[in-house]
Amino acid sequence: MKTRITELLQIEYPIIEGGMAWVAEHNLAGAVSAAGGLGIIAAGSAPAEVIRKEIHMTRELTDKPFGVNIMLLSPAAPEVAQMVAEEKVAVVTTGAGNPEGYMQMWKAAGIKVIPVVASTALAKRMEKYGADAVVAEGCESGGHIGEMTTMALVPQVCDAVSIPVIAAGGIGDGRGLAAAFLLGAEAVQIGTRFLVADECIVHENYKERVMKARDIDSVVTGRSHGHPVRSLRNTMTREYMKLENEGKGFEELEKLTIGSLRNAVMEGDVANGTVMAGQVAGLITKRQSCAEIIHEIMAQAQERLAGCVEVFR
Ligand code: TUI
Repeated sequence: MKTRITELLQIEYPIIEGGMAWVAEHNLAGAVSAAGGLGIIAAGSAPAEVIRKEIHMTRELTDKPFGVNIMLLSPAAPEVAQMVAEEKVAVVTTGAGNPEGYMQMWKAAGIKVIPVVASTALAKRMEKYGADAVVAEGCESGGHIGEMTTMALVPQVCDAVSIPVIAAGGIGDGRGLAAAFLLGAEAVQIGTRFLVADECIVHENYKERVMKARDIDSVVTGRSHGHPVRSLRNTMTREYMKLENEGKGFEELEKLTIGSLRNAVMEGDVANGTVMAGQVAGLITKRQSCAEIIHEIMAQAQERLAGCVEVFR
């Protein structure tokens, strides 16, 4: 299968791993890339030297291209941005901010730059500053989100820019991939489905919580202070929402979430930790390898798209 994204990134399938902080490390990134997608190492809030080691360990696992996601709210973002240029990683994706200050340095290092955007305004700006593609991420995603849904955002971003668009948010199977292509996307970014992959290092409790989730089990906290985050409902989100409804300020709310993603991912504290996951968690019921996930998504998309051709003949 060929799209401008598979050509640009030199990958077999138009599937890119989401840049999930604490989760998207070398084992998962290496497995996604080895299976023909684009694996991603998420820098999250880690220092540059930790991520440099992750890059080296991923290179041990696969010769295929992979990328690094830089979370721009992190205090370490400037040093990580510099380090990925030194390491000449194939691809950089960014999240939770505007990366234009780094674009020239990354382009000079020959890196393919793919910012995640949640609006057409930022997509246009990124194109102007030399982005190779954008990820248009709807608010069905887990973690830090924007306002627009994937269904409404993707076609508007496709109309706003000439560079290829990757759809993200609410895509967990081949039906989602087929739908994204009909909206004009040329690849998809998938996070939540890879949480339960065999090669994913998240704690068993986290995987079980995702597989147990129903459609309405994800909630958004933090809207009141402008940093909305989607995660699975638990003791922490209930307490957070109670305090948010009482009008508590950012500092007080933040106390509930310091270290909470790490506690959920690494220690398996799915009651008091932050169990970031997208709205597709309700679709996810089984453990598979990354290769099985990717092959199943591709086969299902092909089947659905062939069905569409029949219906519209
Ligand atoms: O970045 C993400 N998802 C994330 S980052 C993250 S780590 C974190 N943990 C706790 C609190 C906050 C962050 C967990 N999940 N997705 C990409 C994304 N970027 N979604 C939305 C945006 C975005 C939003 C506004 C990008 C740019 C933007 O505006 C920038 C500007 O200057 O216009």
